[in-house]
Amino acid sequence: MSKSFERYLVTSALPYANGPVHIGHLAGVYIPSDIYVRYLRLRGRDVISVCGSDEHGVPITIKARKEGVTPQDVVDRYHEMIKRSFEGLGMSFDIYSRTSSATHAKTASDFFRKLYDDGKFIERTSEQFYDTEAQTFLADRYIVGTCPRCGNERAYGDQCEKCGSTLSPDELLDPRSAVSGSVPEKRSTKHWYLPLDKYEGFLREWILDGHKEWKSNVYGQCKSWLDGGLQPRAVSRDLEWGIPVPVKGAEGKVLYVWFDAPIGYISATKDLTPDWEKYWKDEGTKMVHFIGKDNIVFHCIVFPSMLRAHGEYILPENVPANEFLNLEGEKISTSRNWAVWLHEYLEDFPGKEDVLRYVLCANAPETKDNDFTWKDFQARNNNELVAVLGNFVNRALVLTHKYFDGVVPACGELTEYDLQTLRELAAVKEPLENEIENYRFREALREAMNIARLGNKYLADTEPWKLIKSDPERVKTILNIALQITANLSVAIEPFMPFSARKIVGMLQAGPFGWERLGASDLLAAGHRIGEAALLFEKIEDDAIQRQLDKLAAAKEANAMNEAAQHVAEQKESVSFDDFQKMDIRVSTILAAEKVAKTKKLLKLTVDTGIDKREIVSGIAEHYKPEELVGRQVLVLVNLEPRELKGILSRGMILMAEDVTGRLRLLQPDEKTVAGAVVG
Ligand code: B3M
Ligand code: ZN
Repeated sequence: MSKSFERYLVTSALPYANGPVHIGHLAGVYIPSDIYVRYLRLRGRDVISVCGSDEHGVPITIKARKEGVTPQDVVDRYHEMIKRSFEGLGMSFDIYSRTSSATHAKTASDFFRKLYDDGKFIERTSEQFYDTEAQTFLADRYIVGTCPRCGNERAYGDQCEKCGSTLSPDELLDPRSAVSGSVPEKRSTKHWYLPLDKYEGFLREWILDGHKEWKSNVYGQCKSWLDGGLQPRAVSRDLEWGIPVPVKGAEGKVLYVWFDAPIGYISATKDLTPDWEKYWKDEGTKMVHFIGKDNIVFHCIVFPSMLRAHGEYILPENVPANEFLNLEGEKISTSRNWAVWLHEYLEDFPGKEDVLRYVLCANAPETKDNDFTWKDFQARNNNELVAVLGNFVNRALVLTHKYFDGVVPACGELTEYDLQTLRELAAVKEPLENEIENYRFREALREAMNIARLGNKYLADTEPWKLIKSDPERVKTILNIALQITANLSVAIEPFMPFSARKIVGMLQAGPFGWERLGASDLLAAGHRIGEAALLFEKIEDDAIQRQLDKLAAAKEANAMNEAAQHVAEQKESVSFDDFQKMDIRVSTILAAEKVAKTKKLLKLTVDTGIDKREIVSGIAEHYKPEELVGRQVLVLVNLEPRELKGILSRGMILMAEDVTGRLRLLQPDEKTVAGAVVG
């Protein structure tokens, strides 16, 4: 028997304000959260939804240093951008706050101080890397050196991005400060630790015994953390940017970002309502945290231990974390610009906010990582939203205008098929509610869309367009039912596609109808005049998708160039001018090109060197198509000793530039040049 609650407190992970938000954030956290909150509001529940920007942490200071601005400049820019993006996509938080706010500074500081005064922390002095030039302790991310596992010379103190190893600064070879470049020295420094090991018993009982209903990916991760044994966790850092540790003698130390950020939910609630304590301290509140899987430990282990240590707060009832969304088969990455940014989506697809909400819900990584492709986005829009939902609503309204001048016709005698259809309509509410209450939003969306499928089938089976001449009374009943189904859709899709729900209400000139009426067959009274019909969705054409794919290709190209620029080949040993003079390099023109049979890399080129026409075998088949080479001018080393390759006598070498990623680029004169011109 599930516990009943008087109110709901829904939190959504606070996005770092060091970059824009992307579709992975939406799919993982914010669309599930918004569906859940909109549904609770529709059911008349007392619910508040809090979110805001997470504005502390090392990545923000790194970005600020890179751009030569202050961390506040960085968070101001991205806080606004993120807030606008969320608003644009219909995220209906009751407050979107920020952790650089004064309320948060006080709330987090007081929270720390209470645990400190109650003796809940342990103090430890440890050896940390200190940059004597910049006169600052170095967070792990600020230490660079050679990865002990793969030799990458640009590994960070906490992670090697090349081989993915998690590192500690002490493991780095030749550690250097990323701030000044100097070799850091070790200095002792004191920090405060939350002894998580002391909360293992409480966490085991609260989660493993008390919340077996949590999603398996969440429950499983909590169990493995607990089975692995919890260690004391530092809750302060030697940094300038953050909330100062409110203890004498703690100058230059701030709260660890993962200590302060979850308290951001509390401070946001304080800024939202004077009744904040009712939501945070009364057992009648159901608190639900919406997060991505990388935040499970902080929301299920660390923050609950903090709340437990504090003693005045309730604990979350559920933490329905989603897995990750990938993009075109690759991990979404802010630093590699491999993402679909919300602010760019809103510019590129104006009026299609619900399309993205729909696709990211239908494809949500609820139990395993999932992949977003632009082709799937186009297909779901064209084959589901346009062809099913949009098509049904449009037919119901257009036919009502066509046959009955836009007035809802009276419902006559019902056939068994009509009754069956109305029974199916009435049967949607319960499973839809059950799926949403259990955070299965993909399934819930399918239930809501079944109403449109039901409507389409009903019209296809009754074919009112064939009866209008012979039996107009029958057509009145059919269209009355079709309009009732349309009105029900405006209720059922609201949590998922609020923009479209509003459009349907506008076209019906009636509603909103209220969740409790979902499934009713009398939402629209006979004689009611509906408004103009307009298309809810438009087909998305290939060229719009191609533009997005081109954008990703450009990002991939930029990444490859960036990667190549990081690792330039060492210079070879010196040669004499005489040695160089021995090489005879000529401008030449490619006359023909073809693949060498049974090889992946080789092309046979027929080349006019100005001296003669000759064949040269070149390993560029994976970089150039034969047809794109004919007519191009290239540089050829003509006096290279001939070699037989795959039965072809290759006389010379085409000069190419190869970067560390293995990309090859042909070299050519910047203007048309006579074949045979000597390169010197
Ligand atoms: N700022 C977001 C992340 O890890 C992190 C969430 C904080 S929620 C209190 O992507
Ligand atoms: Zn490595």
